[in-house]
Amino acid sequence: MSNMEEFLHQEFFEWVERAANYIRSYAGGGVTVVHHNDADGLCSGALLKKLCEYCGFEAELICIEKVYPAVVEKIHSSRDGMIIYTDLGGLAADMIDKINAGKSMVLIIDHHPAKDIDSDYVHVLDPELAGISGDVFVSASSLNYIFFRAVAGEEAKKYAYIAVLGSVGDYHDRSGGVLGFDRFALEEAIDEGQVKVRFEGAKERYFIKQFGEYADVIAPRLTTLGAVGYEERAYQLGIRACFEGFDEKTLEKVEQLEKLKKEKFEQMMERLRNGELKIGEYVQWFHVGDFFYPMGVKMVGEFCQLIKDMTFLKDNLYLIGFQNQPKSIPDLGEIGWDAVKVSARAPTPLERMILRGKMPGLDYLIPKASEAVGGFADATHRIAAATVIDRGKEEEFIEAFEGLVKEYEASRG
Ligand SMILES: [Mn+2]
Repeated sequence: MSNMEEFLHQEFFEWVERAANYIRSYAGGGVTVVHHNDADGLCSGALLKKLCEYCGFEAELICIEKVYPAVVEKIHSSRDGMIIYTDLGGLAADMIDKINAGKSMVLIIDHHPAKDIDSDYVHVLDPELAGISGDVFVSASSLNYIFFRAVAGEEAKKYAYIAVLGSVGDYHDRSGGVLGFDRFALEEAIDEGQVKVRFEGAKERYFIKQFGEYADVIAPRLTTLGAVGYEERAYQLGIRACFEGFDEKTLEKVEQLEKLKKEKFEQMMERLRNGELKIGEYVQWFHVGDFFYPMGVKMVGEFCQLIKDMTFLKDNLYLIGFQNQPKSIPDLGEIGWDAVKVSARAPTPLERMILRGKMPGLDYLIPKASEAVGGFADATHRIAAATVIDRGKEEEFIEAFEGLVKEYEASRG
């Protein structure tokens, strides 16, 4: 290990220790754990639930799809005690701190890019802040596991396999096996006799003994329960499965949700082929309205990804999909908003132009177009992005988007 790496690791562990101290010195009472709804988020929720039990704190789990200000307001106005955000929130620390306004002690345990803040109440634990890639070396589950280990010592080892499930859920095994801190959790799970590594060609697979199945079979089920079954709170079954395995009822639910998704997606494709796809100068777009309900709003992104290279689409136009944001959050009830989720992708030929800098990236277009209609852009990458805008502003958003592309082209002559 180089000195630099050692330095970064040391800094990271100091942060873990500091976060552990916050929870150790918490006088007790309730802890609200706000977690993401994919496999890594569910595993993170499961680990923190156990950690709270270990500390003797009552834990309430709240599963959310994204950290929107309206959602944070609802949580902080209706819950007392410590609040932990996990597998999300890294970039929202400032917003959370403002809304929290010194009311609760808040921990953000995330592995996505983050912004650190100077606050007495909101503390961010994120490897990205110590220069360690959370996309490659640490899933949120592994991070929570390390946190759990720092607080509870050996006791936490019982749950090491849950960190492995979360890492695989976020595809951290994509280079052939998990790395870095994910590997630390894996090795502990192996030492504890929970996981067996099997090789298939150059790829490792992690056999979870307790379930008699591989992590890469279990993790997608968790994501289905959390994302497809979001509105019916199927993530609760997923979190239970992390401890008890998959009973018949849970497996049936997974299957039913997969079927629902397939049917909804096929019907929506049919509708687009039959004229519902709108074509502009630079953008092609559609609105699923409430049609994907009870599936979560992550689905419009998944749908865009699935269809973006299909022949009924124009391969030189950006693709944008809208999905109505339900007015309530399952674990929180009514939210005072009237919002639409926006997902954007690019067909492969356009994607190549973006990556070569010949066309503007979605990481520029989506935040700019959102701003133009007063929206809140969150996850944006060059070739995939998402945002939330007010309902009724869809056309205006498309116009702003078209205008931005036109402007870009003009500026390039
Ligand atoms: Mn994650």
